[in-house]
Amino acid sequence: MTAQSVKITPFHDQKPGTSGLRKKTRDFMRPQYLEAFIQSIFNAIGGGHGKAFVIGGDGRFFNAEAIQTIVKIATANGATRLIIGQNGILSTPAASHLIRKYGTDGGFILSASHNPGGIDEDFGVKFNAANGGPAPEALTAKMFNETKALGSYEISDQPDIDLTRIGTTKIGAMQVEIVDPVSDYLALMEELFDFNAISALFAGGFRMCFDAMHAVTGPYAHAILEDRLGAPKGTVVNGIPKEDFGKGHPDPNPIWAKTLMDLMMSDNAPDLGAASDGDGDRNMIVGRGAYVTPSDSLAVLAANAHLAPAYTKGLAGIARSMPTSAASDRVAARLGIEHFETPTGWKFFGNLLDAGRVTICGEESAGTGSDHVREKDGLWAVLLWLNILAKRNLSVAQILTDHWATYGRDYYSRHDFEAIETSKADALVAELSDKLPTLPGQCFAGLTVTKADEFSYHDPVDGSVSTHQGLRVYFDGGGRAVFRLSGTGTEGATLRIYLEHYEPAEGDHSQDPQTALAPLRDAAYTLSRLTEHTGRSEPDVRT
Ligand code: G16
Repeated sequence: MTAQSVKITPFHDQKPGTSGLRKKTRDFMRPQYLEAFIQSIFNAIGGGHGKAFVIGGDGRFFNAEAIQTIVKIATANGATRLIIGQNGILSTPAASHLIRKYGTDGGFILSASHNPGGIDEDFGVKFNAANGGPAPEALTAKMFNETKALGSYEISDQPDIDLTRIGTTKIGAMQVEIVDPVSDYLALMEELFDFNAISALFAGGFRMCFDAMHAVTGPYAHAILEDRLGAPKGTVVNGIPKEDFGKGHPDPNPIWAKTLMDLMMSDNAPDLGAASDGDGDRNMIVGRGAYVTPSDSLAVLAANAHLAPAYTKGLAGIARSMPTSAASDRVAARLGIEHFETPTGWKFFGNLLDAGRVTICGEESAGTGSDHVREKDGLWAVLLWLNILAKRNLSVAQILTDHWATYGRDYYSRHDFEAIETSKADALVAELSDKLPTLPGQCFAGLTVTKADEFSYHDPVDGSVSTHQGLRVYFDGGGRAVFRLSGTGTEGATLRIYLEHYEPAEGDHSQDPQTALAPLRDAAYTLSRLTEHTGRSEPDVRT
């Protein structure tokens, strides 16, 4: 086995987005493209000499090939230990846990998350740091600089490793451990939750449908929900990971998990419906006839977390991304704990979690998690819901109604306009950004703007500042519209418009969210000149 240095012309399009580098799979399959990005990561972290890494992915097309390449580059860069999920499989939260549990120097996670998989779909690479969390902005900026100046990469000529067999082997001086992707994660969940109470719930006839969307959480959900907690076989559907996710879009929201939504709105609905995404960090929760928005789910989980063993002592604080509704702020206020508003991207929660300032975090994009790992965690959210349902003996709908009666309801919806020509989306954002100072006092579709600004984040732990994190427009009557461009798409630009309207505890909580938000939608579309810029007037996705 020898290592060689391969000369390379740098690529100039390897800028990590909201969550790692995401591209079309064929881009990653181009000669030297993956190699260049991986070498740039090694350069950005000061080399691989003597270091240990976790490697795994969501099983999408090109997962196994990418892992073999990373192993060869890691060998040539002097890594001494690799921990790899069997068959290349690790959910993102499970990878985060392994990094923390085994004290590695970081991990490579192969996933484009909720984006479809396949040779003509998407692929991605994320690097998580030694705390188990996504590389912070300073590190991703360093990686990008490395990609632009890269002259060569190091690679070993060893044969491919056998990803199927659990056990430890050696490649030269490097130890390679192939591990069961589920067992360490299951043990962690057993520490956090009251598994006896959840088992008793299932034994008492509680019915659930968990849609793994042909993605990575299938093996985890089968092992935890059915084998360990005793949910009947068949509780987990679409539970075998497929490299093209069954040609579906593994994004757990009412549009892409429509079959589950239809079931939950039917007469035959089970007590709980849940789904997770490509790499297992997102979740959707839906009760019988009651969809729970991710923002509400965060608030309900925070308000009831004390019912689970891990959180009986209470929460240090709660953090949410800026576009997420203020529902969790109200819970924090009542609990008398800190709450934080961060930019979109789980990486921004890392410092707050590491500093012990927050225990629970969440985002409108179907992500919730806690300080048990440094990623959002789909199955964790499902298990915390189950733990709460087991303890409160109420239905999901009753828990929601009760929550709103206590805190009021934040009607919420995100409208996505996908694959817009990038120049048109940029023009909309630039124009809106320029006119922000002139908006207060102006009326659009009957609503008057009270305040408008661009969100910047000052990290209270390390003092770093992140600018250009979304445009916010507040209206008379308490409504808010946020505009930002997605950092995870791979085709053109995706414009996200986030709408939120607060109805106090004594108000009407029974409206359909799209109806309740219609005036705000009209004002947001009008003031941004959405149709003039993009030709669109109907979103592709409403969450
Ligand atoms: C990623 C990030 C999340 C973010 C989401 C959407 O999730 O980890 O923090 O909220 O993308 O980001 P954007 O609005 O920029 O598309 P995931 O599940 O894709 O890794």
